[in-house]
Amino acid sequence: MERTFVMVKPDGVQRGLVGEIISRFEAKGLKLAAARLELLAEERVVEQYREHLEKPFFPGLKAYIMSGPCFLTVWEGRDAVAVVRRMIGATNPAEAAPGSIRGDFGLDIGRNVIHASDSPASAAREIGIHFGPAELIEYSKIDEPVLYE
Ligand code: D4T
Repeated sequence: MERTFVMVKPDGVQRGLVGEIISRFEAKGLKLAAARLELLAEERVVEQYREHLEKPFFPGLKAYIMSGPCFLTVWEGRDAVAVVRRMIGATNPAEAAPGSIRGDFGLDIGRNVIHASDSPASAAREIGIHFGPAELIEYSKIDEPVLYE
């Protein structure tokens, strides 16, 4: 089983999309391991997006992520990282496939609703930025025996 970090960005929270997004991951069969609504401090945003620090869009990205609360989650399941990346769709919502979260709910690359880790290594790093070990809940779900072969 794999874990991935998923964050509904401030536009997604303000537009009331948290429930819809959570529902999609639940319906897929993924297991929620951690969740928190939070106004992110600057250091955490910089750490989250450190690969983009020198990019021209970084100041706008940082201001947007800090403009309101984000909904931070960790999801668990088989191939969870790749499965969730496919479910969120391409970075630019204008080009993201219909049926994906960005494809269904966004129009602008600077307001793309949601973030999800792009590799298992990124997932481990990002989960570590935002959650302590005690916040990651290990439990069995009643549907597990019928969800996997
Ligand atoms: P995140 O990290 O938010 O899940 O997005 P992606 O993994 O799909 O895409 P990314 O790392 O390339 O971009 C991070 C973040 O920056 C915003 N962005 C990106 C932007 O505002 N303008 C741009 O030109 C790019 C490339 C959107 C996502």
